[in-house]
Amino acid sequence: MDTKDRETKDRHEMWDPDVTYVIGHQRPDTDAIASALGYAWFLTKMGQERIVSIRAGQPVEQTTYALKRFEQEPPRLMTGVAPTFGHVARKQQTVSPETSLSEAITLLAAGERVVPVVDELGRPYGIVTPMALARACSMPYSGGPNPFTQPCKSVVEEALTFHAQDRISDHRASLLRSDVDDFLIVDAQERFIGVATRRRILEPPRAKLILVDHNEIQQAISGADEADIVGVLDHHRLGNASTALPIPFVVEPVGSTCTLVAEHCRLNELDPPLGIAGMLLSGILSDTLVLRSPTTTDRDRHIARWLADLCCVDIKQYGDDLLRAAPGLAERPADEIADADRKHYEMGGKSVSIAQVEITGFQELPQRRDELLATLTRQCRAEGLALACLMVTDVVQGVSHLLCQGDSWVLASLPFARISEYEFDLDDIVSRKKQLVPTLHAVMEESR
Ligand SMILES: [Mn+2]
Repeated sequence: MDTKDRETKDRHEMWDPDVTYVIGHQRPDTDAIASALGYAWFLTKMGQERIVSIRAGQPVEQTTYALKRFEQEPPRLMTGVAPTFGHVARKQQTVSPETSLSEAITLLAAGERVVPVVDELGRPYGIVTPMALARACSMPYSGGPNPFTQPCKSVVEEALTFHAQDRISDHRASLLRSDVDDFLIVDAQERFIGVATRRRILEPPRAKLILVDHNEIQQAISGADEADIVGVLDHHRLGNASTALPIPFVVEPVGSTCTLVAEHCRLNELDPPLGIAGMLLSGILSDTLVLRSPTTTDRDRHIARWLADLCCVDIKQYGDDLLRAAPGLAERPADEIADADRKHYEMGGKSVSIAQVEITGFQELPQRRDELLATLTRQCRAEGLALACLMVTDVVQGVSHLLCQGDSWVLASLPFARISEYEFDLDDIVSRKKQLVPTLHAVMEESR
């Protein structure tokens, strides 16, 4: 990668304090990506400025299928939203080590706190401070050169530098202890970018986020705890996000976040264009398994019909194509399958993790079963879980199997039809949130 590429990449990855970002959860599913795209479109249409949709991870195959089908670009990837030193760097005129002190004095007289001295490669050499200048000028004049014609390098002082891409919070403790007030910020190639004062570093700008399809900080993009959450649109249970100020916070028990976005559009008499309508429909059909999951509400059905008309597709046919776009069990490593969509819970004082994978037929499960169980055992050991399970859901038939490892008393008390020692038939249970979690909760609480 040449320098130019890296610069472009750096710029792409740095969030902009003037923008409000609409973003779904980490490990985004189709609903997370589509609701971010759709809500950003809606808010922009409603007159809000500088709204940009982003994503916290790679789109899965199913989402990619929908994006291609409706000719949409995915939201831009953002790896983190914590304030970095790049966010507090202020551009400032520099001098070279050979520049005369009189030039540095001019810059200080114009109000700069310090003057950065930078070599011919753009790398920091140090800073000229008013104190160092005062000292140089107060030396008794002994017929030598006029102090103002000396080069800056004669009075330069070493300055602390930070990398633009580094998180400020990682250096906060040492900054609080240090008594230095002015710092230099450099890029990945150690070239000078700007100056930053201690005060500015300790009070950096914060990213503005609107969370869609999640409301818990633990599921949000890295650094969200150092951002301002300015809105939430979601359909999951309440987590523990708290904000300094009141914000628009919408969490409703519908089948998908895209349902809420589409309802906002309809309420405001805004017909989304074909591409946005198609993505919103994809989010609904993905989360509700083509309106078959018990999480589906009449609101989901109504708005899905409206969207299907706008984007001219047949719900059943497109929905099944969409579900079938997910990769099977055969093509993926076991630990990826068992980790891709995994959630952690506290139940009856014990730790439980439940992963879910969607498939279109159980034919590949037998040859992967042992590997998947071994992965669950590793999860239990590594994380001290009482139960680690993987819900394997056939989204076409609308049925699931459950693979489990964990404490033997837990496995013995599971109220499901046993297929083998570590595999259960969940029959028509397809919703982790609405069906499996409450059942497991009851089991764990009872045997507390
Ligand atoms: Mn969702």
